[in-house]
Amino acid sequence: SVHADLKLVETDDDGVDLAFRADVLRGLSERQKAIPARWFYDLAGSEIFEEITRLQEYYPTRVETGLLETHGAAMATRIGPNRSVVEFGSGSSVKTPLLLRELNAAAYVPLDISGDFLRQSSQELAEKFPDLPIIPVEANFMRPVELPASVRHLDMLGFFPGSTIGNMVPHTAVDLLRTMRDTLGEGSQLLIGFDRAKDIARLIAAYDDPQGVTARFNLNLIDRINRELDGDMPREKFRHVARWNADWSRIEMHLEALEDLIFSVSDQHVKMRRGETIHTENSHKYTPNQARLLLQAGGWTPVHLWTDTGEDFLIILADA
Ligand code: AVI
Repeated sequence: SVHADLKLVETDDDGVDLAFRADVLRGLSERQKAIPARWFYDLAGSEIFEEITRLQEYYPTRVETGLLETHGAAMATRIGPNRSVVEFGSGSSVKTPLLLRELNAAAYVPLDISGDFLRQSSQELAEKFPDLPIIPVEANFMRPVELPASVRHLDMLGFFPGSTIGNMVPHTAVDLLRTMRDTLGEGSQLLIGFDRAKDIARLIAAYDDPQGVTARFNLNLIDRINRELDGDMPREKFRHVARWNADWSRIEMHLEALEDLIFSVSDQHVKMRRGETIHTENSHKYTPNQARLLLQAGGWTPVHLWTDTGEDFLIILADA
C-alpha cells in the first residue's frame, strides 16, 4: 500500500523554478561556465536517460543489475530481515525489486525530489509487493530528511544504486554520506553502487555513444533553459563533448560553442567564444580502495564489496 506525501519545488508567480534559474544564471557568469547536472532531469531528460541505460556502450546499469541478480541473496543474508529500506532517488523499476524480493523488509521508503516520479514508481512497486508498506517521501536527500514516524524506530538500510554518488565531487559526496548517516541513524546500513575506474576509451564510448543519445541528453539542457527560463540559446551552435579528467578521475560532459555566440537567458546576456564550454556533468570513477575511503570519510564502515568479473562496477555494504 502507498501512503501520502508533501510538496517541495519553489517557483515564482510565473511558475519558474527559482533554484534552476539561480543555478543557470550564476553558472553562465562564471569563468568556466558550469550548470549542475541535476537539471538534466526534466521529463524529456529523464526519458533520454532511460534510453542511455539501454545502450550497449553504457555498461553501468546492466552490470549493476547483474550484480543484484547474482548476489542479491548473499546481500540479503548480510543485511538481515526486518529493515526499512530507504532509497535515495526514486526506485528504478528494475533494480529495487531485485533487492526487495530477497530482503524480508519491514517497509520501503523511496525519497525523491520529483513527486510525480515518486508516485509513479511507488505505484508500480506496490503492485509487485502487495504486502510491503510503501511510504514515499518527497524530499531533497542532499539535506537531512525526517523519516516518517511509522519507520523511525526500525533499523534502516539506505539504498543508493546507479553510481549517482559519482556525479558529486568528493567533497559533496562526503557531505551527502554524512547526511545519509544522520537521516538513517545508529545501527543503520548503506548499500551503494560505484562505477569503477577503467580503460578510458570504454569510458568515453559510454558517455559519447555513436547513436548520439548522450549528446541529445546533454543538449536537452539547452531546450529546457530556453523553454523554462526564456532563453534563446542556439542549440545547433553547440556540440556535446565527453572528456576524461585524469586529475579528478572523472568523465566530464561539456557543451562546446561551435562559434562565437551572444545569447540571453532570463534577460541576462551571455557571451561565449568559439571552443568555450559549459561544464554540465562530472561522473567520478573509483577504485575499490578509493570507494572505501570515500565511505569512511563520510562516517561509514565498509563491511562487504561485490564486483563483476569484468571489474566494471562495485556494490558496497557499509555499517553506520
Ligand atoms: C545518473 N548518473 C549516474 C549517470 C552517470 O553515468 O554519471 C548520468 C549519465 N550521464 C551521461 N550518461 C549517464
